[in-house]
Amino acid sequence: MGKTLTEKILSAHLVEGSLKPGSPIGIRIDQTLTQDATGTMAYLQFEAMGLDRVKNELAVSYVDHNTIQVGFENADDHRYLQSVAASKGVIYSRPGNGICHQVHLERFGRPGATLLGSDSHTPTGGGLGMIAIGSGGLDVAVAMAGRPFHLIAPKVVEIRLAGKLRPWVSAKDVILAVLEHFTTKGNVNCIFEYTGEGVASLEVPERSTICNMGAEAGVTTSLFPSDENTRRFLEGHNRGEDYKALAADEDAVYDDLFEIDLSTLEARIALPHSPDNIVLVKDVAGKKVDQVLIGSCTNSSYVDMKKVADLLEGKVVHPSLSLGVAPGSREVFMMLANDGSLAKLIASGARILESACGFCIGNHQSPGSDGVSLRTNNRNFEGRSGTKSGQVYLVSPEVAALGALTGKITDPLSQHGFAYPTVSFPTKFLVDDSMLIFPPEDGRDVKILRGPNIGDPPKNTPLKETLKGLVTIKVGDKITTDHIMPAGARLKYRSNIVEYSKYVFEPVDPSFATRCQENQKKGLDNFIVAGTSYGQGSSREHAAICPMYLGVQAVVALSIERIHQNNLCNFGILPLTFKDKSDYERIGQGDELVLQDIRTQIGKGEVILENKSRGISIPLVCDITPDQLEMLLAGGLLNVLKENI
Ligand code: MIC
Ligand code: SF4
Repeated sequence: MGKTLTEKILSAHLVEGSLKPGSPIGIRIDQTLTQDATGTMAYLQFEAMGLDRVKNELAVSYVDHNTIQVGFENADDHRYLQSVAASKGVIYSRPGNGICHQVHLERFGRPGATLLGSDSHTPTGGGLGMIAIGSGGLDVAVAMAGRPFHLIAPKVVEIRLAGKLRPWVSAKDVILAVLEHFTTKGNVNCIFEYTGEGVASLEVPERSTICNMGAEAGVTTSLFPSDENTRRFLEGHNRGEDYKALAADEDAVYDDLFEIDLSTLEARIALPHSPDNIVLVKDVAGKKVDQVLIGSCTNSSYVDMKKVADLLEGKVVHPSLSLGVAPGSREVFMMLANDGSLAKLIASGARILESACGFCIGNHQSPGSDGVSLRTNNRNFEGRSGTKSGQVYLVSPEVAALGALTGKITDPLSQHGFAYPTVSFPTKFLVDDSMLIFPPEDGRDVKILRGPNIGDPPKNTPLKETLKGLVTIKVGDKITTDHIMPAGARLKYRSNIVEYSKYVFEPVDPSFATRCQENQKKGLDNFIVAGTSYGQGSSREHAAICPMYLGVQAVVALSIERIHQNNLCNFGILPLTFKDKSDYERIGQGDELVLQDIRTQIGKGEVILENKSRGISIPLVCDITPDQLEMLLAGGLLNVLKENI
């Protein structure tokens, strides 16, 4: 029986377990990446492990998320990251060099390799035919220590592409069609593998756009074969030696199949407030737009940006709105500057933004009250833009640029009077590594610089025999990590858990942290009760560390997303799910809960929860791997590692 590409790469990296979907495995990680917002904690944890040097093949630390620098905190973080990188043998990508996923694609990703990144959009690397997975910072720290990454052997879903995209329809529409079909729920422990003759019509950055937003479906990762287009992309970046042809066998067997005919695909749009809330652009055409933002790790390649510049050439953005453009990397920025595109953008009135995450993480460019914001990024969760009433719509760069000109959502396939900007794919890119700082051979003498906002990672204690406390919050479905641990204005506290913890659940219930602390004082444990897909979205482990710091011992949910479940276990919080879905209704905020003899119960996979307030018992499932059991008993992964390193 033939093999999928996923099986080929995973089996070449398998160090523990067998590749049977659903069973726990450990894989060797070749490359790691961190970004500043998750990176400080990852390196603090790496330091806590007591190792002098990273042990994996390549480790890169990017500064791209928090570059706003209001106050001293961000700059201190950058200084810490630069010094710890030099000390531990990590390449440092300076602020200004670009968004981690775009830069990693240009400079380091390679077909057939494994990459673990402390950012949920690490799967962007799948566009190069590699297995690139997002995780919490602690998992990345462990991979940098040369240890395997543990995951559940995934089911492999074939997404077969036929035909070729028409002008005005682009890679973003492909992934929006995938999200429309698969939604953001129920795809945990799957990999999307793209096949079919349509693949050859997509260049590496287009493939990466598609892999990038697989993260929104909650899959472990997505990947494309490595072919002549991959060779061209790598050779164009002076990295021809990294090329290797890779594809699934002809007779590979997949767990599921979804087919897309690229040639008939129509332009799509994700409506507020979820990336799977998808309709055709023509269905909402005419809606007035207040803001357009083009960039982010999803759509900020040279071709994306040049198309926008060409479309705007000689025109001025509509007076009713503001247009911001953020090229994904310094390479893209310089190419746009050199070929005159930047001048076209400036002349059109576009506001040229830094090559960083910026607006995508709500760091700036928040829309006005009830403002309609048309964006090319990947997430439109409520409030993520920094404006709770903001209405964020996700589209392709083509649709965004048309909106910037017309002042309203415009179907690119309708008669709008603008000529399609055909841009040919470059054979040579402007390669310049001067914003990368390579570490010295021996970093022992490098002084690690820590500002006053940088605290030690908090410690946890082993799991108690009995957990007894209150439902401190009960939330509904699709609670994202942006709800649990807001970014934007609060991002500067990423290295300061004591301060950041004050904002847990701020967008949902700002008094949550205070209630937790009151319960802690009374010796009561805190419980979170949630609906489906709890913890979807980002990889930020702060959504587990800060609740841990506030004495949260367990999350009881209808379902929990993969990265968040790992993060909960890494920090000793029990991830429990309802055996019978209707029991979600039999538990309310403020109810008193008890988990007796929990150390023994979790090992059995099923747990009985006593709801004392209602005098009932509720069966829960504790679906964890043997490694996760060990972590939960020890009070988190750091405690396990301390015993073993
Ligand atoms: C995001 O897109 O939500 C982020 C910000 O990139 C996060 C990482 C973080 O919270 O620092 C992610 O996707 O993992
Ligand atoms: Fe940055 Fe946005 Fe991409 Fe996250 S999704 S890595 S915030 S650009």
